[in-house]
Amino acid sequence: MTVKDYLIKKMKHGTLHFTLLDPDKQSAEEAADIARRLEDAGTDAIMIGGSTDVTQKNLDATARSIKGACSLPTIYFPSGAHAISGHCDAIFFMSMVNSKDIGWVIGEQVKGSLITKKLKLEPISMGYIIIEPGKKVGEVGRAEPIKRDDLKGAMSYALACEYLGMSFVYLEAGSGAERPVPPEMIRAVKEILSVPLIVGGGIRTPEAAEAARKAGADAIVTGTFIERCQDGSEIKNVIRAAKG
Ligand code: 1GP
Repeated sequence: MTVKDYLIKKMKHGTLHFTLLDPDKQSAEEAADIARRLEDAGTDAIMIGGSTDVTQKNLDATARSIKGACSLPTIYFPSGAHAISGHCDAIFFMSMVNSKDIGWVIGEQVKGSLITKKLKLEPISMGYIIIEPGKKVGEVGRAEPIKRDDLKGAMSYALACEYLGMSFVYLEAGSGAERPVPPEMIRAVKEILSVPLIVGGGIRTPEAAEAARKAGADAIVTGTFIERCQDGSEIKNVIRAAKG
């Protein structure tokens, strides 16, 4: 079964939790340790990526090490075509649809398509929408972040992604965002969307994870919180709240 089919099948039974690990933030061995612990804690997939400082070397090492340590699907969450690893199971083949820079909308994807094919990576198409504050990824990607109260803006972008044939839509507040994507925005987008909705950025408490799930997120991503949190029971609580 493809990673995409596996995820969609699992989403039919409830919200999933994805762990995001940045290859630049810890050694490959540490990343593998975290992935192993998170698998035990109930996370459903490991996303590998970061906005800056992802190199072919740290990406390959991290992906290989995680793959050897756990049985979860590993999905590359790219920051460009400069590094793409065949050690992941799949790649979010994504377009930052509200970037002002065509390079982030289609340019990097053109550079990376033949490499993805050659590496036999499963591409999972995804519309990536930056919501205020957007943080580093919004800055690097030259996004025009959607305002937190602009529900219509978020709905329009999300539906355009679906109509363009993208398999998933991701509402991204930015890694380390002070406030995550508002639940009312998640709810409004979910109501009009037929493809799965992923939500991330700034989710670090069980309350925030629960609010995103109840608003209709099909998958909730946490990155920073997992990197910083040493307390296994706190991590379990966030995963539990995300999955319900
Ligand atoms: C970033 O949405 C993800 O792309 C995760 O954000 O690091 O704030 O959990 P955090």
